[in-house]
Amino acid sequence: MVLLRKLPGMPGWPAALGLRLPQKFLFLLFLSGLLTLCFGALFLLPDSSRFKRLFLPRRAATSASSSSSASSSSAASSSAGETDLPRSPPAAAEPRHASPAAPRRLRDKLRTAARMAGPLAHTAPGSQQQVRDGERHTEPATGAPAAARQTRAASRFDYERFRQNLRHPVRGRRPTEDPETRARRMKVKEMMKFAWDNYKQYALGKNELRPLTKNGHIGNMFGGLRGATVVDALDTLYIMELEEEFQEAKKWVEKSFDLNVNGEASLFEVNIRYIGGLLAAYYLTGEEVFKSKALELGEKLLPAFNTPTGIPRGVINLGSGMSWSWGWASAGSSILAEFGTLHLEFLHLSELSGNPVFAEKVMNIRKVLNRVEKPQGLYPNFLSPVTGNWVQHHVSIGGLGDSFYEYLIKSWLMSDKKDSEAKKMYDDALEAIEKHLVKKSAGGLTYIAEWRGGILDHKMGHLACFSGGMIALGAEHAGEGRKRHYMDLAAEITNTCHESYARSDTKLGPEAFRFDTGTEAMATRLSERYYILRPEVVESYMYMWRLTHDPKYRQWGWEAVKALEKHCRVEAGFSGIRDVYTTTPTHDNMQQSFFLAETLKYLYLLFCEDDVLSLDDWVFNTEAHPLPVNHTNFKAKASVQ
Ligand code: DMJ
Repeated sequence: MVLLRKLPGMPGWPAALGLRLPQKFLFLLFLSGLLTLCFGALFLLPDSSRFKRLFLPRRAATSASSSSSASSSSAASSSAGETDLPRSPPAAAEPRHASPAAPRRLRDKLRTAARMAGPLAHTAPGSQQQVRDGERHTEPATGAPAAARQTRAASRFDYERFRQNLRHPVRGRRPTEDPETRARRMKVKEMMKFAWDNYKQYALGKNELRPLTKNGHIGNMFGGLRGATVVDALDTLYIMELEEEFQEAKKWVEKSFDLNVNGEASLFEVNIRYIGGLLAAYYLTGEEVFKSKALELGEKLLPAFNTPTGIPRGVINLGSGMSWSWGWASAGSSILAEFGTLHLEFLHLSELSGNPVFAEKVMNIRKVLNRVEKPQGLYPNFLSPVTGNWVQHHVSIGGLGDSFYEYLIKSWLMSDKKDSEAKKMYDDALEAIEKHLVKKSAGGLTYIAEWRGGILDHKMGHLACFSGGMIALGAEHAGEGRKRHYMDLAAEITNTCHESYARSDTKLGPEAFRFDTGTEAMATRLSERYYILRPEVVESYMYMWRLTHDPKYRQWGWEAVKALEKHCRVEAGFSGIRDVYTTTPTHDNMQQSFFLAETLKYLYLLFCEDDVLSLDDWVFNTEAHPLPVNHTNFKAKASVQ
C-alpha cells in the first residue's frame, strides 16, 4: 500500500496512468492478486522453512517443516528452545529425487514408502535429542544416498532406550580383582596402543600397517575403501578406554572415510570389517556418524544380491554396483562362509534404517539354503547363485565354511533366542558335523576334519579353531542332556588348538595342522607353517573362560601374549611370521587389521570380568565386533512413527 500512497508533487500511480474509478478498482484487484501469488510462492521455494518461520508461530513452523520435508534429525520437541537444537544437515532433509517443490503425488508416495519401511525400535523424528554423558551429538552431513536418507527420515532408532535396556554397563562395573589379572589386562592394552600408534604414525588412512618397512598397505579386498584398521580398531579402542586414540580414529572416520569409491570389493570382508566395525562403534557410543556410514555402505552392497536366486556374488564394484563371483570359485559359485556371514549385520542395518530390504535379503539366503538338499545333512562350501544348487561337495568348518555356522547360532542368540529356525539349522548342522567330521587322533586329540565328496582330509585349519568357542556358546542352550556333551566337545577342540600352539617352537600355531602320517596337531607342509596374527584360538579361550571359569584358559591366553611379544612384536608394530617352527622366524611385514579387531580384543576380554561386553547383551560378529542382543523389552518400549 505504501507504493500507492500519493507523494507530494507527484500524481498517484493509478492517476498518473490516467485511470478511471472502475479501472482503478480493477488495477487494485490485480495488484493484490499478484501480491498473494508472490507470498504463496515462498512456500514452494527449495528450503521454505526459513520463510515459514517468519510468518508462522514457531511451533506451527516446526511441525510444518518436519511434515513437509520428512526431515528427521533436528526437529524440536515443542518445548525446546530453537538455539538448543542440533541441526540437521540440509542434504538429509529430503529424498534426493524429490525436492519439496516436487509434485505432491510423488512426495506422498515417497513418504508412504518411508513410513512402511519402519520396524520396531524407532521413535518419531524429533522426539528426542541425542544427549548423552552431558554431551550433545549432532548428525553430521554425510551425503548419504537417497534411500538411506529416505529410510532414516521415516523413523529413528531410539539409542537412549536401547542403552537403558542393556543388562550390564558396556565396560563393566570394575569390581575388585586380583593384581595379576589386572596386570595382564594392562599388558594387552599396552599392545593395542602400540599397534595403533604405529599404524597411526606410518599408515593412517591405508588399510594396514607394514611394520618392517614402516608404510601402509592398501590391498585389493576393500574396493578402494581405506582405513580398514581404523574401522576395525574403533570398538577395541573404546572398550580398552584408550580415549584419545578412539577420538583419533573417530575423527578419521568423520573427516577422511570416503565411501564414494570405485573398485572391486569382497562383499564378505566389507561387511564383517567395515559394516560390523561401524555398527559396533555406533552401538557402543551413540555417535551418529558411525550409523550413517554403515547404512550408506550397506546400500552399496545391495546390488550383489541381484542374481536369479538372490544368493549374492562374492565380489562387487562399490561404484558401479556390478558384481561377479571370485575367479577361483568353481563354476561361478558363491562361497558358503561369505553369503552365510551377512545375517547379523544386515538385521542391524534394517533395525537402524527402518528399511526391511537388508533383512529380506538375508532371510532369502536362508530360504534358499533350507530348500536345497544337504548331502548327509552337511553344507558344502560352494553354491551356484544362478541355480541355487551345490557346485562342489567340499565341506569344512574352517576356511570357506566357518562363519556360516557361527552366524546360525549367533542369529538365534542375537534374536534373544526367538529365531528358532536359525537354532534348528545350527543344531542339525552340528549334529551332521559331529557324525561325519569329528574324529579322535591316535594320541587322543579331538579334531574336525574336512570332507571332500565323502572322503576325509585329516586336517584342521587355524580358522577352524573358532569352533571351540562356538560349540561352547551353543552348548549352553543345547537340549536335555546335550549341554555336558557339547561342553566337553568344545573343551576338547580348544585343547587340540592349544596343542597346535604348544607343539611349535614359537608357541604360536600354524595356518593348518594335520593328523595323518604320524603327526598330530602340527603342520606337515612348508606352505602351512605361517602365523598371521589370527584370533581364532584365543577367541575360543575367551569363550571357554567365560563359560567355565577354568583358569587354564587364562593361562593359555597369557602364553599367547608372551609368544606374540617375543616373535611378532617388531620396532614399529606387530607382524605375522613365516614359520612357527623356528625360534628365529622371519616376518611377513603385515599387521593385519583383525589383530586389532579380534586378537587383542579377545585377549583383553579374557582378562576382564564377565560383565565387560557381557554375553547377555552382545554377540560378536565374526570380526569380533559386538552387536547387541535384541532384548524383548528393547523392542516393546520402542515406538513406530
Ligand atoms: C577374520 O577376518 C574373521 O575372523 C573371519 O571370519 C575369518 N578370519 C579372519 C581372521 O583370521
